[in-house]
Amino acid sequence: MKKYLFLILLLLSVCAFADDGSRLWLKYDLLSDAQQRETYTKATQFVAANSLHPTIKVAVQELEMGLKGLLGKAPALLQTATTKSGGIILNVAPNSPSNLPLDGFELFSEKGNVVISSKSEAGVLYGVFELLRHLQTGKSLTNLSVKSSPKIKLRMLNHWDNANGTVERGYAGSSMWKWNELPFRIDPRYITYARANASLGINATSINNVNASSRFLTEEYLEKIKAVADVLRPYGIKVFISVNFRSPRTLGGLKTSDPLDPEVRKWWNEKTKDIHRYIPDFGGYLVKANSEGEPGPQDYGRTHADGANMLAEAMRPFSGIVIWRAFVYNADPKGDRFKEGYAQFKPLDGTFDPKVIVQVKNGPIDFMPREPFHPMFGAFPKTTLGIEFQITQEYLGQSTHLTYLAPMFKECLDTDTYAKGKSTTVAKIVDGSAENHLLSLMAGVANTGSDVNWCGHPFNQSNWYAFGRLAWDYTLSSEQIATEWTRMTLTQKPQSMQKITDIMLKSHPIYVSYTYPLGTSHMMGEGHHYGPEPWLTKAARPDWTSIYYHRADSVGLGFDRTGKVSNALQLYSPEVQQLWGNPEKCPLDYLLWFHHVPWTQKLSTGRTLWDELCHRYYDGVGKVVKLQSAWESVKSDIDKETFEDVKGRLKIQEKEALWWRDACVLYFGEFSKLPIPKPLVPPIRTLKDVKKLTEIYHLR
Ligand code: GCW
Repeated sequence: MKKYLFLILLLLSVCAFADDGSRLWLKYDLLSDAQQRETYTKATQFVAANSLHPTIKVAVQELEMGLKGLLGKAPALLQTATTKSGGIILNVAPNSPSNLPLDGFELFSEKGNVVISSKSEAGVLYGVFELLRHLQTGKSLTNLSVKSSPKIKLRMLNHWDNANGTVERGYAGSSMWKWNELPFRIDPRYITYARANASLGINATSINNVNASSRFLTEEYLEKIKAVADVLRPYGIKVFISVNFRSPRTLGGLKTSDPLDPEVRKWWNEKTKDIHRYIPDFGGYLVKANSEGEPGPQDYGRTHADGANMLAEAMRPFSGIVIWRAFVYNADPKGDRFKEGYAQFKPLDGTFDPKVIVQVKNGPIDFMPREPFHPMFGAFPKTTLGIEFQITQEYLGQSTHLTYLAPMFKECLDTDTYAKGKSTTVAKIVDGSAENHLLSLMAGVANTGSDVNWCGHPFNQSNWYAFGRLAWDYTLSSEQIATEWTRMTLTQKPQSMQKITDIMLKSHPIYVSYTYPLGTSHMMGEGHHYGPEPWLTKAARPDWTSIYYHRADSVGLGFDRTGKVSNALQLYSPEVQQLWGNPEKCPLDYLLWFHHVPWTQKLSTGRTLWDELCHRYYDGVGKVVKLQSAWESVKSDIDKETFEDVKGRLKIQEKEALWWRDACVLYFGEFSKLPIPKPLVPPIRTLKDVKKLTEIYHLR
């Protein structure tokens, strides 16, 4: 009997430690270093706050939960200011002379206490999470002196979640919003979601797909959205709704949705008032219009500005804003999709209402694994441009490839547009500083879903984390963010932390190497966007094929955008044109974005284009194998469930990297007519074999 009891106890303890990922980076597990715990405990014996605001209440709750978990001892809660020392003081100081903006906070040591001070309640909450992060990552609390404020005002997630519970481009189960249960049942996960966002400083969320259903504007749904907004409000998060431009017709029974029609304007004014009856601090509208079949002002011969300004007018009595997407392109087989957003919006620069932000994807095509920055950045001085990244990995391995995206986000943000001379980086356009805009926005298409661990691949959580951290402060390094996340999420063991950070930092270049090396793009499987399909010749639109982008022929590979076929390069400032315009000097990572390079052309590596292409594909696969052994080496320091989960996904990644490699080298080999260079070993399967792998997806 005793023997069994022991076994049961052992089993229980194993279960207690099994980590399903549901707590994200807010695990608050007991810190392993007893001495450190003792030091921290001495400094955090109580929490005293000068406010009973709901945001301060959740801040105190968070501290209670966090300290109890990390240190094994909850702090005493004091209602008012105190003369004691050895605790945490939360100080909301709206009239403080400090020059910190509203959301900023200070964290400092004073009279033996840790003080968290901000002009706003949300700022104090952000400071609380900073303090907890200090503890989670083992930083000292002595002589604290942190001043932090967000570089971007609106730090936002865009959910592409539908009313029927599906998620467009979601790879972590179904929608996290349970529309059928709302407003009556509040899923506790909404609170975890709010905490996770607040821990990063994310302060806005648009809850539904930009391919929007009008249903979200019905009274039935407004009641549901109100329930969500009520949960998120204490965490400083404002709710936005993606709207369908045709709503005045579908919901209002009007004959038109023409933005210049007085009845239509009245309808939006009334609807906007209505929304505010449910959600008084409503964030505003997000609109995808005249893009990929969505309705918009152009249906009535009007411009994007006409549409956006109409909604801005409806929003005028309120604090909310209008976010209008610039992701537009017409199906012109002879044109270049690269130039479309720029061309349609350029004449409108200076005509948008001050309440409008134009949201531009990071690159001109569509969230490709590596894209040059969108040429609109730096070319629209009179328009507030927000940036949109895709956190969900539609083109970046979905839920089976380990791909840490901070380096990719940063690569874009750090690129110089030269719009106002040297160092006018994309980040400086986006934060409003280059052109003195008051509003600023960084949006990320969310990767959350109903999966227990929220994001599918355990490492995909790090991309939500990294997005939020960079939206707050884009100067943080990818390495710092990776290390923080790893320590809070996976392990506190220094050696393993180091190895995992290394895996993460290498992962994006590896992914690019076996999918889209040398600046190739858009060669994925049709529709589902999974796996390779470089041979895709026919689709519903010419610019949804692969051949439109890679332009492979007997001469070479790549899209000439230097003026002979498309003059897209001219949309950039002269310095950028110089950087990318000369095929001899263009960085190889961007080469085929701008040049059609002969197969036999020698590159700066000393190899010909064909040889380099093959080497990169093979190298990528080889490095995935190395990722697996690196992961194996941290096994003893990682929760078993998480370890096995990642291990399994890395095996899939290897299989699929090979799939990409074989598909691309075999397919392009038909054009180059050159053999796989030695010592690389040619694929054992044929192009026909690989094509079959994709055809299966199209079988009915
Ligand atoms: O990348 C493409 C996606 C679409 C998406 C669109 C967009 C929401 O394939 O699924 O639609 O971008 O950003 O609007």
